[in-house]
Amino acid sequence: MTTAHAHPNIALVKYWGKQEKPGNFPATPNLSITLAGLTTVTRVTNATSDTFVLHGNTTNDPKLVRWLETLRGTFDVPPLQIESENDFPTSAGLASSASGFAALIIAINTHCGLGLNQEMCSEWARMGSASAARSIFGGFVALVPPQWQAIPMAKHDHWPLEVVVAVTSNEPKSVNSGEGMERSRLTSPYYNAWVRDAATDFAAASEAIVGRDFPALAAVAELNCLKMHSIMLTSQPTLSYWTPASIACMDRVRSLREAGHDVFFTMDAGPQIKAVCLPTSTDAVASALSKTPGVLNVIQSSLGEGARVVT
Ligand code: 2P0
Repeated sequence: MTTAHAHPNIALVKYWGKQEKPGNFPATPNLSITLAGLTTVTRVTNATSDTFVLHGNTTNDPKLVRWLETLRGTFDVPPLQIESENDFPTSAGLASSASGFAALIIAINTHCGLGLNQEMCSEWARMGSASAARSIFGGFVALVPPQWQAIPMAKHDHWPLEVVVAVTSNEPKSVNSGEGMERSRLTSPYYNAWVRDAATDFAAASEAIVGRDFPALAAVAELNCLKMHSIMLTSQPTLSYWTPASIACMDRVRSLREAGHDVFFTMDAGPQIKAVCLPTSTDAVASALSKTPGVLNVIQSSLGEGARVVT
């Protein structure tokens, strides 16, 4: 048996849209931070047939089945029992597929002796779920052309940002990300502008991270998030991942910033708000968000390590 741990990551410059070719390549460069406070634990054991057990329940995940088939096209991988648990809501905009595929390839690599280095693990993770490529690494991570293997930009101790996740729903999302981003590519009138501006946002965010310039990172990350949600909202049928509580949390973050706190929000394909802040503002942000109507609970996290085998 081999056990691996991986953490979800939160994109500050988002991936929303794929290239029109096989291999699950993002259409735009994107970058993220890996969160220490949320964890996926995945155990892999030999079995007589493939079985996938999520939170103790046997499930059939077509994406996982296809990915294993592709992996077996290159490597000799025996039938496996894969057991996985997340200590956070699954398929609810908290990047469970990122940590899931990252933990899985890291576990299989060791268990089956595939001999992959981290970059190659990242490439295999990307084929399962593109955001998973980033969770192979800790700290600040970029997923960029031409290889589209994730690249570690800076370790977690380069800039000890903290994240307060305001959980506003534990329900799985109604439209999964892969389907949603394809809908946006095909129907949003603003999709081409989104793709065109991505490299500029990526460069601005990278520069802000290198220079630890919080106001610059806040400006580009918040705007990039709102651009992505504009693409989602203008897809047909619309993709609306916001709830009244998400909007209230965005307003609360803006008020905190006006009051002098170093904080900005970001949101993914789900109603949870992620408030990224400097450690001096974390307690105030967590307290304010936990009192915002509709917030079920808050999770505080520092930046963490990449995916790793633990036994
Ligand atoms: C991101 N998201 O950059 C963006 C922001 C959601 C919103 O990456 O189709 O689950 O499996 O490659 O990786 C979610 O997309 O999609 C995602 P697939 P994935 O974090």
